[in-house]
Amino acid sequence: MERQKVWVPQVEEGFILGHIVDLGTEEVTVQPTDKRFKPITCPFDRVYPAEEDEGKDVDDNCGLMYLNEATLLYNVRLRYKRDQIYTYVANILIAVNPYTEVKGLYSSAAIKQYQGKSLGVLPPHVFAVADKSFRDMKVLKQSQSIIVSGESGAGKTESTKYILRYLCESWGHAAGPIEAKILDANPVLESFGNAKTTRNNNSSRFGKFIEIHFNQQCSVVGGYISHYLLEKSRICSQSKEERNYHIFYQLCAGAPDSLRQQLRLAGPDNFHYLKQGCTQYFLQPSTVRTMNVNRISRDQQTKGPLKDPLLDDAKDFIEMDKALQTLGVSDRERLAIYTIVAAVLHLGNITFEDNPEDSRGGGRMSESSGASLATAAQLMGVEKEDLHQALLSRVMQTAKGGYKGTVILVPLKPTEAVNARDALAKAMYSRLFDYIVTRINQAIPFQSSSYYIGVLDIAGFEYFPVNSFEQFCINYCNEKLQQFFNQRVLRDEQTLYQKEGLNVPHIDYVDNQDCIGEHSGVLCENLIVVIDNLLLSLGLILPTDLIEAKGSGIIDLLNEEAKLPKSSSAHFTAAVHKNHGDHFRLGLPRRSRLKQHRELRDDEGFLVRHFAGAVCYQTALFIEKNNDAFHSSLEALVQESKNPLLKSLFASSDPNVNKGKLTYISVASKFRSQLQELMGKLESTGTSFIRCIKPNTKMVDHLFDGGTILSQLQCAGMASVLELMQQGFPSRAPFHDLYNMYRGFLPKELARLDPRLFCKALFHALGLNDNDFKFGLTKVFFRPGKFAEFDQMMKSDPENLAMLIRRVKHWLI
Ligand code: AOV
Ligand code: MG
Repeated sequence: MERQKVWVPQVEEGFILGHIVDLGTEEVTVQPTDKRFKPITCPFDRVYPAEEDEGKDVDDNCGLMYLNEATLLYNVRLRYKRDQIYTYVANILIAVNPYTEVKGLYSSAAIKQYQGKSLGVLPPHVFAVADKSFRDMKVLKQSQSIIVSGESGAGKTESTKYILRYLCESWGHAAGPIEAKILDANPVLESFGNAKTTRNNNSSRFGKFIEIHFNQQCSVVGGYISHYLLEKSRICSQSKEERNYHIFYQLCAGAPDSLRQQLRLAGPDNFHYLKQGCTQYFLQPSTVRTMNVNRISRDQQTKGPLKDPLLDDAKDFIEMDKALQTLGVSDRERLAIYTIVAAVLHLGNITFEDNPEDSRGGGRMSESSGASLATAAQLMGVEKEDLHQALLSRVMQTAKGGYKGTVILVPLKPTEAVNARDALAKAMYSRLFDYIVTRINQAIPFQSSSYYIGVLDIAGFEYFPVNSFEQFCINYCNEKLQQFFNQRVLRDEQTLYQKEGLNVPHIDYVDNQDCIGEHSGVLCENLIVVIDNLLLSLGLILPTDLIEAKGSGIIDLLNEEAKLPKSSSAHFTAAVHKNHGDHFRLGLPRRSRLKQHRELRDDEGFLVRHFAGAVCYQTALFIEKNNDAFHSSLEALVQESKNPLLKSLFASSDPNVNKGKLTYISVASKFRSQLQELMGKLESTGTSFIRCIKPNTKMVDHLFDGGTILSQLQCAGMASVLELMQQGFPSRAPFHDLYNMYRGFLPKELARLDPRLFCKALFHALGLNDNDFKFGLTKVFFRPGKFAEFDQMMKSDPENLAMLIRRVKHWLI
């Protein structure tokens, strides 16, 4: 007999095929089939049985005999090679970014094809998931959400766009005005909120939840966009090879001459805020060629090709500007928006230097900055002297015996003035972004909806050599989503078993307490073990508690620290360790397995053991980054602006802000409550999950980097899902579908059978083993791999089928 083939872990490939040559007490040695590899020894539980047929891939991984991360990885690999980028694991869709156009995949014909088809009838597709959500909404009369996750560049935003297009094009009144507005929101959001990074040329630097609203008849009647955490640091500085937000470059490249003159625009390399990531900013020759409408001045043309040939800023500007028009944003409003974008650029060109004449160490503006100051002030609608003063000094009130004393101006050092300038630029741009989203929402109707389908596109779990506040927030969010995912997958699986009357007792998982009651039956016990493991892997106390708990959670400790007269990151870090030193999820920074540039001291950071791995956070800038307020002289300056849009961006409903009292607005607190609201929405809807996978870091097509893909599948929690499925009945087929599949072959007297009865007869005739399947009310459930066997039998030659039908007839009559 041939030896059982197994999958054994290998760093680059993820898993490689081999057979066991030695069994130890805890370890096993495997000889890889590919002789280039030496024998590999690893723990027992890391070796998985392989499927018999090496060339076979399946649409739904649950159709395999062995459900584990190795067979999943291999199935996904086989399919990717065959340009099948989508795979199901039950209802979860795995989408591998092809980094190239897969012919016909998203054509209008494809959209039509998927309409009204149950999941699994056609090959896996985002359209199928979109359609399922739509049908579920219609049938269950319940709003739905689709959670798209994955790391940077995995294809979340593209998938989201396809889903929106599917829902707007196929089910609304074709290309109706509301649908057009929902679709047009995208180019605008991408111009203002996306940027080129080293991981993705069009990276979304904010999260979004887009709701498409439907009426009782399930026609599109409106939409609503919520956004989360725009990355602010990018506005003033970018890492090597990265860019600022697209809009800046688009405006420089695509603005018509008159606008260019009015806003004093020039090539991007004339602006400090645009060229931090590149030594030189280049314009693409094709951009220059296509710009006969918007001629660009000589200094913009000189710099040769833009490094990224995928971006055509001039064309994108025109597209974005058109989209704003479709959204009903008037010429005047658009000018106001572009004016603020340009003001940020000019502001960034103001530089400071030491002032030898100031005995208090204050700085002064560099002489060369006069023109930038004048332009920035003019565009901002403020006096240039006022802007000058607000950037170089801070207003303070002296306290006298408990009373407020005289107001004095404290000069700022050059570095402090730079900070003030950057804070102003960040506040202006991020509030402009908020305004744009609000403006889009105003343009799309929202009232009178009955249900909605929401699509969540938010950055996945991330870690870098150095991780700061931004990673902390995004990983916190992913932790919550993962918790939700686990609960949903478990809950949905159980609800289905219950609804179908499979006689599997309910398993409680609320609060992850040891609350699993007494159950019997093999399936059930297995399920309990798996769920137990799942909960254990989540930790009995969830990491989200560590982060968000009122009072002692990391967020509240951070907020408290900021209120102290002498707050410091070291004191904050110490408080985190003091409060949670014994928490299983928290560790000292040096325990990090990730190589830091420099090992952090205990008071410089902390480590959180997330579901997807341990991440070490450097706390140095946590307090500043968490603060959304900026110093009161700047606040006062913009509030007095004659530029109506700028003034409105800073008009605050909080009276404390106007009085200059509030010096701390916590970003993390705001995010925490936004997330709570989002989770509330997700809880109340039916959910589908799409896990996007980035196949390689080179961003090229047809390159499957097994090792990194495996770790993404693990981060997406797929291993646990497969384990759960392996113990249950992962493949299911509605009686109706089975009946319809074979109906054509049936003689007349059998053609009007009750589908369930027909299936019973069929299974009996096939002589299937009772342990391999279970009959529910509407579906038959199969043990792993058993559906494939069944399918094989059914698809065998017509003679067999005829014999089978004779047997069915015999059994029935
Ligand atoms: P992301 O949203 O997941 O990253 P994107 O959706 O922006 O990633 O995808 C990155 C790039 O991959 C796109 O610009 C396309 O070039 C390509 N791509 C993605 N999906 C497809 C597809 N289905 N077909 C063809 N090309 C595709 V981030 O926002 O950075 O987390 O922050
Ligand atoms: Mg994106």
